Amino acid sequence: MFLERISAPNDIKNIDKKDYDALAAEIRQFLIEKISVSGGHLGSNLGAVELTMALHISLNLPDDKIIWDVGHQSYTHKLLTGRRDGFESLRKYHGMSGFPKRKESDCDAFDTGHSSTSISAGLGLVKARELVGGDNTIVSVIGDGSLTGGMAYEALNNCAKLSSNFIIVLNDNNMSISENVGGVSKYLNNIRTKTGYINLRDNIYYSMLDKPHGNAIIGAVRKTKNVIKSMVVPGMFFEDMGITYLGPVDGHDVDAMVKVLNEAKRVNKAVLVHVITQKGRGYEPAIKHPARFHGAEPFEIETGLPTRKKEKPNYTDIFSTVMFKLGARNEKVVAITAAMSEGTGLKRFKNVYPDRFFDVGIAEQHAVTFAAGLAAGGLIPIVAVYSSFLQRAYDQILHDVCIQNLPVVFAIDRAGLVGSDGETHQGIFDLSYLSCIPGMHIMAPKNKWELSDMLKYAVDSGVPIAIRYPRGTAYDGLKEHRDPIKMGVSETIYEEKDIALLAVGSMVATAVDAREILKEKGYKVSLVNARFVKPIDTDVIDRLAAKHSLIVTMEENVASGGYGEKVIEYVKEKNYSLKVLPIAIPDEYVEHGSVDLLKQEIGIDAASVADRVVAAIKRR
Ligand SMILES: Cc1ncc(C[n+]2csc(CCOP(=O)(O)OP(=O)(O)O)c2C)c(N)n1
Repeated sequence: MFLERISAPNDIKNIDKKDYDALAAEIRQFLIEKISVSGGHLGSNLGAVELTMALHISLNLPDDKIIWDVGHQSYTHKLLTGRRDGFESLRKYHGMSGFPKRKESDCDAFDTGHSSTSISAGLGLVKARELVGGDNTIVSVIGDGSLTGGMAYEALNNCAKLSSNFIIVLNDNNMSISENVGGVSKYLNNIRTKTGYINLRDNIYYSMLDKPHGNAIIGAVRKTKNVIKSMVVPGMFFEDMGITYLGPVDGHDVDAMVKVLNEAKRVNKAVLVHVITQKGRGYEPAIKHPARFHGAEPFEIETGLPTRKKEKPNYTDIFSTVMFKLGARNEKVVAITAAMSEGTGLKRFKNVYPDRFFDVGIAEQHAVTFAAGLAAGGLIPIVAVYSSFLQRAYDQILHDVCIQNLPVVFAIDRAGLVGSDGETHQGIFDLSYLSCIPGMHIMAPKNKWELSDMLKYAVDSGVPIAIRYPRGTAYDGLKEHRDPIKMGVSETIYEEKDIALLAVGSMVATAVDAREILKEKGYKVSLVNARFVKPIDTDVIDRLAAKHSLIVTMEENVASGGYGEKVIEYVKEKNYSLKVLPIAIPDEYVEHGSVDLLKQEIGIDAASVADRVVAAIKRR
């Protein structure tokens, strides 16, 4: 067992070259076994095994730095830096994160989770090295999917003038979560198919790197006509920008990659090493179903089928069905995703209305302004996006959609706690960051039928409007409560007296349970489904103020800037004597763990809410 011989950074250097393949096979076996139990990012990790080995052989960690773009492919890196035991608690509460974390290991150079940041961060580390002093190697590893994100180009643009070494490894598996899209993907595909793997010794161009006048000769080649140059040098796009291109190299040949990386270290500027890998390598189901095994649920190894059977539809399923119907009903409805057609449930819409479906790549900013353009052109765009990724497009929402009052619908999935992906992926800020934008409207459905009603309402609304709904099984309670949606109007579900629970979206189901507990204790409890977070329903607060002494606001969003604050502000403005207890997420980042456990820890599950309400009443 070679893997057992690796318990600390750089231990891999003691493994004999002839045993690299055996080690890679052991790593794959280990990853498949662990992820089949814990769930996690499998395909990307299986594809990056040899690449990670090569980096760890060529570099000296933790002095040298690797920045993993997105960071979902860093499992082998964790294994090779002494964190094998961590896989027992992978993505569990207080356990090992599924992403690089500086606080977890000094070998994790930079925290990631959202895509296309690695070149900027790496360049920052390079500049810091230049200014502070040092001679370590800095490597950013970015996937071809992540290279569709605009930030990557902003960083590449800045790399051009660099006069010290910075290695960018392009891990090209021709896939994002699903097929990669766009012109750059096509360009890389061309290199992949038309160029053989780099052979440093045979290639005239690269062999010049070794020679005393090599750089001058390379410079001369660069000045030649593009036609000739492109015959000698693949990767002209990067070369022309002033970034040395090395590749393509076989991403499953450790030895070849170590050679190229060692060569890349000698270049006194930014150098891009183009590595070709296969997503899911070594595990048939992951090769066949790349999207499913991108972020996999626990699965049976023999068949690749999920071990937990899904019994009820989740909100994404409901969204998917309603989108299909909306597409049939209204030809102006178009759908946009930033590389998440599976995750957001747009696949069906894509298959049925391919001309009205747009996957723009991992480019949330562009997605939103593109939607604004579509709306200005008379269409009704629905941008389906995860809450945490929409953070990327803040100015576009404000500057391009809301100032012009364009009817863009934001279907915000994974709003609230998402669980095992942790801090970077929790969708707990959208109510705050959206509600301070003038002209924005925000809804949250209490159950699956309301998501459907809200989507239909949004499409007809003619204004910028967001619907936020959580990850996981769609609530199917309160079916009989289906009043038509009206702008800024809440829905009263139970009207009693003393205590009023005002809940937003997913928290309505929690409020139903909390109310049961409180009723058992003898309290009288009203329950209102807020429906709108912007504009808030002030009429209902006026009404509740007459008969209640405590309003409890409930939301799966940070307290700051959320629904509760708005209610508190209104109650103050009106000088009502009632007390408001805001139940929300505190001003902290929420780590990974199961959603149920996180809710208990934060105190927003039904039992905790009931306890907090009782405590608030007793304090009065
Ligand atoms: C801003 C942002 N949008 C969307 C995602 C979701 N996401 C995670 S990985 C991924 C695909 C990345 O593709 P690539 O960089 O090629 O890496 P691979 O998984 O193929 O190894 C996407 C879309 C994200 N992490 N960040």
